[in-house]
Amino acid sequence: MKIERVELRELEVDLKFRFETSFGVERDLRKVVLVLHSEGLEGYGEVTAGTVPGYSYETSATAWTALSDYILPAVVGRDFATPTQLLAAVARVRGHNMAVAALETAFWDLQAKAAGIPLWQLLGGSHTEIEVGASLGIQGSVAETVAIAEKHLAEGYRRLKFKIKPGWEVEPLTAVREALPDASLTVDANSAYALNDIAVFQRLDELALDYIEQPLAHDDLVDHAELQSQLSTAICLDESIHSAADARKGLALGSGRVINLKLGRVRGHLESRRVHDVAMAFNAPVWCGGMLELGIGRAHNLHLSTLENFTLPGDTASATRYWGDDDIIEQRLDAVAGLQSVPHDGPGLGVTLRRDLLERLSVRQLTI
Ligand code: OSB
Ligand code: MG
Repeated sequence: MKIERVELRELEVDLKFRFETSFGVERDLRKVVLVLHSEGLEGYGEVTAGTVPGYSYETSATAWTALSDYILPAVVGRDFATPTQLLAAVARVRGHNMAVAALETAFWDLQAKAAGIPLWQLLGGSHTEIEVGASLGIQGSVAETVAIAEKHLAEGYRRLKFKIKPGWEVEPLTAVREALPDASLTVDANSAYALNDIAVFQRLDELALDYIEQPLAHDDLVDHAELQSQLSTAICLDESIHSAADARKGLALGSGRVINLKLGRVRGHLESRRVHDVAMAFNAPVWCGGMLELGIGRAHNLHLSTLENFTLPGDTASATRYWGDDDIIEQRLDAVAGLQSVPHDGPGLGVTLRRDLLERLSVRQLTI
């Protein structure tokens, strides 16, 4: 398909809640979305980068520059038969996976629309309903942590994940476990600890957590392997996995036993499929991570989550948890009793853009 034109927009949106993690607080967000035009069809992609470089070096601003200066000029006006060909055209862009993924995922949407089939089918998925959990930011007190946990469990979320940071983990999680003895609970450190914090993880190891997400440095598979060897709770890798090669190294070393798969972090659907397959070969389950996405990104996540080795609840919670009137699609992607259905209003991504809202939220706009 020939990419005739690309529309790039940066949007200003307000998260409904203050989201605190070990790397900072997020609330007023910048989001970059793009629309590919080809043969009368539109393909939608969303940059999942944060507004600040806390989780990753990429931000909405770096993605804007990477897309407008390097990535889009390499593909506009050219014809691509497959995502592999498209990725080859931008192979010289090292890193900037979240920027590339916005393009790559939009191209998959285009191809599914051209074929007249839903995206999940083109991706080779099989699940029809997606189990979801909720990722809960650091709260002001232990009592508030227990209260927000109970609220989300009552809403039907199948797994609760708590953000932790040094000094904020054993006490709140012990209290939540006491209040909710049978709930599926996890923690996410976003790389805030080092191997000499082992005592903290030994305490968490007694709380029957499903897994401990990215406890150590974003680029340290060796220390994760050492920590994993000393814990019975599984480690789940997030920040450390940028490719199927990383997944192979991490699983072969025993750095973790579960992978949080994020489209943006690994460059799109094609590499996600490869990470998924590598994990399956190691008998390691994957689940779909979240990056506080708007409707385009959430829809891509749900289609991805239909692949067979997505066997743990994802972070693709209800859109209504995050957004008031700021979501940019017509469909409300909300879970019912902890289950999301896969968007299906038409072929491809199965969602429609709220063009008027897009116009109102745009702070930058470019057509190439
Ligand atoms: O580490 O999984 C993470 C949000 C932004 C950056 C990193 C992470 C997260 C979340 C929230 O945990 C997931 C979501 O609810 O979208
Ligand atoms: Mg994480």
